[in-house]
Amino acid sequence: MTAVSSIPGGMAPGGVPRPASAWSFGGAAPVSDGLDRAPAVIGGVADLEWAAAVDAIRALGPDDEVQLICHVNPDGDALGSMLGFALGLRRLGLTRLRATFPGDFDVPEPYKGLPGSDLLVPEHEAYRAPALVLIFDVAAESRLGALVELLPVAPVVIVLDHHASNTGFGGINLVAPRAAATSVVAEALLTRLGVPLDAEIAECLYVALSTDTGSFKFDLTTPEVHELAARLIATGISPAEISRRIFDTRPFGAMKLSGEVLGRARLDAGAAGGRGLVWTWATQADLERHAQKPYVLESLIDPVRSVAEADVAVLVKEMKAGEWAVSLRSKGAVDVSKVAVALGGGGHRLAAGFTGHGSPEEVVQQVKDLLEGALTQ
Ligand SMILES: [Mn+2]
Repeated sequence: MTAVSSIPGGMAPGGVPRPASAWSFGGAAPVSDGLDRAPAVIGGVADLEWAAAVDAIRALGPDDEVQLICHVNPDGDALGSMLGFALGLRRLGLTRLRATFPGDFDVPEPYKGLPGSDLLVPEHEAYRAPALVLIFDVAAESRLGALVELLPVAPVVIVLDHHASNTGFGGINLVAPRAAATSVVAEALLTRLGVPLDAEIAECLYVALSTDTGSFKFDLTTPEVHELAARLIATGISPAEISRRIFDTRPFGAMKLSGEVLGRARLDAGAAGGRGLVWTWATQADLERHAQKPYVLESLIDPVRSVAEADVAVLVKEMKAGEWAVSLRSKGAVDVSKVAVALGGGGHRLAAGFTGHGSPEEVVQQVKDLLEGALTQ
């Protein structure tokens, strides 16, 4: 068994803080999970970057302020990897932890009960001058909103991410483009920090892993992904209960809304060089009519991309008048991240997004034009 409990420092018995000079690591001594976890080998991250991240976190005192941030309109991977890692830091004895994301402080319903949610604060309550900023699932500074102002202020900024389009905007960049989720990177760093998995951390990381892999269906669902899932499930969490809550529960209004949005889908079998494109759109008025919040639209790309006659699926969601969040998916024939990057967004080869302007038809025409260009070059 790993001698995790021998890590020195932290709180003395009775909760009396040890002198700062003696504090090196570890709160109440973590209990080993019984798994001798060797740090996962994750492509794309240099040993020096891992070492720099571990050193930066170990150098913190228990009272140092740590600000965790994930991307605007957070999804399961953003929130799950951020909160799971935050709980790991708490296990290490760090007491000043806040987690946030830019924009409205509106956590999607399926993620509201995640362990560590007590650490979530609205962006205006973020620490002003934290000793460390940790950023999760963010490919570019543009996804940080006003929180980008913390970057020059913090002495250390560590980015954990898996987007191939990541711009390397952190001081320390743990960016693994072949990782299925940011939670894979988060777990690897927790392992290097000697933090054992427990059920709370595992629930967060499992939600992150299962959402970003589409319930272990997508391209990057490797043996390592299933091995990580096994380690998480071994803590006692219930995949069935979590999946029911995250994937298989929605309000009646959301179901009616999805019926309308799917009912207006259009298929252009000749688009993308004959590979086909299917698309649909949802407006703010649609949401209001069914009293739903924008997050209910996130999963609607899945039925759209199931269409057999199209390699490319596009979901155009109105954010505000004339501004659209555009989700792109490919079955494999087309690299949609190139289209997204060309239009100011980012993402992965088979799943990407950008912010569009104009009418839905105009936004989709831009996508079609770029696809033709890419395919005829
Ligand atoms: Mn992700």
